[in-house]
Amino acid sequence: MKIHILVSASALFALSSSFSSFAPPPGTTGLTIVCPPTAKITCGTSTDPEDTGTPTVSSDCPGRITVTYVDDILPGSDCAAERFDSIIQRTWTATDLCGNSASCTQLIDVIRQQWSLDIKPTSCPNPINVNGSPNATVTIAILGTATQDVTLIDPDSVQIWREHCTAGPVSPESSSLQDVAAPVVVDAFCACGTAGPDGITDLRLGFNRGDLVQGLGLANEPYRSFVRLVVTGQTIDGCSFLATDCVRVQ
Ligand SMILES: [Ca+2]
Repeated sequence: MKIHILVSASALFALSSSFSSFAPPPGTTGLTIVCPPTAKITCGTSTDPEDTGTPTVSSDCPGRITVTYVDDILPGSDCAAERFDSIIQRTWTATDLCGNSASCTQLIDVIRQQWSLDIKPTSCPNPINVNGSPNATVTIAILGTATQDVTLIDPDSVQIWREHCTAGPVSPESSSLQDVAAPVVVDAFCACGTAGPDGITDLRLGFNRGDLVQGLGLANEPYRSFVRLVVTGQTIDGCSFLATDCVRVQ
């Protein structure tokens, strides 16, 4: 927990005292503070009040109002495969020169980073043979982009789940940095592509097919049905992320 001292605002004594000719002497009616609305940010982006909002304060006490805030981090979803990561509970406190103090609480929802995933790079529609040799390797790549550098991912943190954590996790057996594919830009359900290397390094992960089929319950799915999978992990600067793509069970 850290206390931040943010702003000093001048109290609008002249304005508040003009409301009524029977206004009490300055400094006796207290101080008001109205918090900014709930903000929503992606992990790793600015939590600065300039970006997430500042409270509105007023007092009938002349002089400066000091505004500070304290952050508490509350957990979000227990499931790593959900986007909801955590909540910053920001308690704002205003204090005027007459000794009045007032507080309010703002919430800042933090969502996990979204990265690009390609199950079976250059293959489409990502078939998984649930009756094949369990010792085959299924390649799954987290794709780098102009703004997302896969060397910032901690490879040991990477796992794969069914959506909403209904099955999994399964961990990869290997990982390496290699340019294997380009992200698919189409934003449709289970969209996939066959585009190869694009000059941007990817994180290539090798999963044991038997582990995937058993650990994610894929053999229970209808023949040729599509199942969306979610890869989760941590960046080296402490943010969690997720990335999704689909397999076709056959
Ligand atoms: Ca690439």
